[in-house]
Amino acid sequence: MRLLRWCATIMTVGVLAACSEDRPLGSSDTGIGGQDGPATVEDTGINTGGPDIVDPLGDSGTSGFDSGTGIVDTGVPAVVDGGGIYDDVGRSDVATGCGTDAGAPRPTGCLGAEIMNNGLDDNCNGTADEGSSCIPGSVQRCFLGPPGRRGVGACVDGMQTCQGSGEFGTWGACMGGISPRAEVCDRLDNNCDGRADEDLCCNSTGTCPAPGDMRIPTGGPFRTYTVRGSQFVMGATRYRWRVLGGPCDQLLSATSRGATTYTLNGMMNTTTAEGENLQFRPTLSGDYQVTLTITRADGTTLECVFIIPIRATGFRAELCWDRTGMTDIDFWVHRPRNTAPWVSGGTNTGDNCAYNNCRNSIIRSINWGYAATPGMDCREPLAGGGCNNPRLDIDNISTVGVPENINVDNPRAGDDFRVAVNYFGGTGAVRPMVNIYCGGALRATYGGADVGGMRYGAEPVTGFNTSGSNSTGSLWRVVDVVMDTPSTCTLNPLRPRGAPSGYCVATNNDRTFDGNCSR
Ligand SMILES: [Ca+2]
Ligand SMILES: [Ca+2]
Ligand SMILES: [Ca+2]
Ligand SMILES: [Ca+2]
Repeated sequence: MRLLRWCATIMTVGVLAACSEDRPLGSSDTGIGGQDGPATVEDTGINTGGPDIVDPLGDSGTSGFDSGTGIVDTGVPAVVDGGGIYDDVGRSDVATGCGTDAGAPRPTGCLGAEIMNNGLDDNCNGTADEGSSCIPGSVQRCFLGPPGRRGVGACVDGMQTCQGSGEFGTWGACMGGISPRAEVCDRLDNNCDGRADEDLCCNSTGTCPAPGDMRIPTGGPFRTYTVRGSQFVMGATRYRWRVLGGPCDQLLSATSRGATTYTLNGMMNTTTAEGENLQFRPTLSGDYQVTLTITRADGTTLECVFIIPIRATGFRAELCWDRTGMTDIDFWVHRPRNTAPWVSGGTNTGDNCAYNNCRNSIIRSINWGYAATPGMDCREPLAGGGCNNPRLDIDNISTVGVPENINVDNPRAGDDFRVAVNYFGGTGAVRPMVNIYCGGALRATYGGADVGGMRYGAEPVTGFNTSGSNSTGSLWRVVDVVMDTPSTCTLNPLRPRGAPSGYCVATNNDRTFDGNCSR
């Protein structure tokens, strides 16, 4: 539900920013959703107080993105002058004498203290939600910029993952969004102050896309997504593209010799491409940050930074790990409303969607009663062009840098999917990462790896070190994903029985539904 509201908000702002750079003072106050008073109040920098200041999206914990702890209301901290660490962010200082009055900038909304678990850097010290406690592995939307600029102009939320090995953790860095940048002449509000190209120029020869821009529609995994550079600047001499993916892309890039899970203009394992058009083919859901550098005929350049949203419908789980190419790790998803064992007689049962029974058109012997999905959203479509549910898109045995994904495009409210990771073949410790999406939104990241001093994902899994086909060896029962609606979910991570925290990893021949785990 909240995703829709968020998109609608972004779209409203985007259209405003893209179409009405000459709008009168204060007209941008509509559409952002309640954090502002009347334009005259806002423009004097006085916020009217109340919790809606700090929660412009209006999400008080019922949404799919929150950690469930909601906002801790400790009273509303005082509004402070200036933008703290963001004081100089995006200030435009090149006046070209266009003669238009761009009006006053939107207030920063910086407060005297941090407000917990709202994804905002309320006190403008450069960190969102420092001091908040959260459930390790959970993911929330966040914005690294003055709170009053969230969702304005070019600005887009990123994601932060709750880090920690105990019962409660703290929020990691806010990654992947678009923060305020210096204003440039492109008909877009780059510094997210409510004014596009203020004091800069009259007629831009290029237009960068804002969130919700019709030129950047929502895409899906395994669908080729085309972006035409000439939509942004006509007659340019050079278009350079750079694409950055989500948690699995970052882990694979760090550990699998620069592997990427997507292709650019048909090329694997590259994050850059040249040419007027970009053909982008993702395999994973999530937000992809694109930087497009355009060189005009006169030698000047324009850089556009925007997000391509790739949204898988329903329930989707992704698995990647730090040693792809040398180890064979399998992804398992258990049939909902059913607690039969995962494996019987050495074979994954029909209650366990796995490599041997769940690939879409190659091997398909599993039927949980879901209708096939129309369209071309799968890697291996059925004869009629649709996708089976559930389905495993890829079974990675030995290919470097390839994730596994299991999908149910059309789950029912109340369905509970248990996700597990099995160490099938190979030797040595492996650090898997599991990402859970509901309705296209990343909801949690479990596991991860520390590489070169950097943390990728959440707390790494330990003790996942012994292979044993289906029946023995290490098995990580990860999480129960309960669908509240067909596109939103509640996550219940699995713990060692009786423990308040930690991953439930066991190396034995127990292939019952629960093993020694509880939630
Ligand atoms: Ca802060
Ligand atoms: Ca905060
Ligand atoms: Ca601006
Ligand atoms: Ca601009």
